[in-house]
Parts: sequence; structure tokens; C-alpha cells
Amino acid sequence: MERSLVLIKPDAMKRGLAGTVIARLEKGGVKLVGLKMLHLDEAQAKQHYAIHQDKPFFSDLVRYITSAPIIAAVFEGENAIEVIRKIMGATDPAKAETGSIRGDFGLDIERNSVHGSDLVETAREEIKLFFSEEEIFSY
Ligand code: IDP
Ligand code: MG
Repeated sequence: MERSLVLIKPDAMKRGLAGTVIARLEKGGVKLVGLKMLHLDEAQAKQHYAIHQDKPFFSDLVRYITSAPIIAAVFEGENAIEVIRKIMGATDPAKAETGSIRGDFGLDIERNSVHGSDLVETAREEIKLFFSEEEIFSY
């Protein structure tokens, strides 16, 4: 059983797509075990995206992800990380499959509607940034 951190990013929040994103993930067979809405500050955003700190798009990315409230969710399931990345689609919406979240809703490579962890170890670290153990449920 794997867990993955999902973020519903500002572009999706602003367009009223939060429910749609959650519904697509649930329909994809992963189970919602943690959920909250929050507005990231700059320090939290830099920590979440620390791996990209040397990329040219880093400061824009931090500005974007702190530009509006987001939803953070933990989903659980067999191969949850891979299953969710498939439902999300490629990073660049222009290259993402039709029927994927980013393919259908992403605006551009930055404003691509959703985040999902890429590896078991990153998922563990990312979940810890957003959730305490008591905020993740077994049911
Ligand atoms: P991922 O979200 O598919 O794992 P990453 O390469 O980890 O993609 O990038 C993290 C986030 O940074 C992306 O989801 C996107 O919002 C943004 N991003 C990635 N590449 C670019 C780029 O070339 N220009 C602007 N923003 C980018
Ligand atoms: Mg990534």
C-alpha cells in the first residue's frame, strides 16, 4: 500500500475544479485518507519545491503556488504514486493525454492544475510537510 501527496494548485482552485480533481482520483481507485485547504507561505513553498531551487522557473513557481489557497490531500492505494501520476498526465498540459487532469484542465507547464508525488521516499517527505499522522485516517 502506497501513499501520495496531491495538491490541487491555484489555477484549478480558481476555476472551481477541486471537486473534479478529487472525483477523478477517487474514480481511478485511490482512497482519500487526508484532506485540508491552506494558503502556502513562501517558506513552505520553497521547502515543498526545494528539489527545483536551481531551476530557472523556481521563483515563478513559488510565486504561483503561493498566489491562492490550495487543497492538499493524501491518497492511498496499491501503486498509488504511479496510478495518480497516470491520472494527472504529463507535466506539460500540451503533452498530456486527453482524459488526464492536466490534459483536460492544465493551462501551461507551470499552471498544470495538480501535483502528485513521484517516488515513495518523496511522498513520505512531502506528506510530512503538510500532515501530521493524526490527520491521516485508516478506514
Ligand atoms: P511534476 O509536477 O510533473 O512532478 P516537476 O518537474 O517536478 O513536474 O516540476 C514541478 C512543477 O514545476 C510542475 O508541476 C510545474 O508546475 C512547474 N514546472 C515544471 N517545469 C516547468 C517549466 O519548464 N517552466 C515553468 N514551470 C515548470
Ligand atoms: Mg515533481
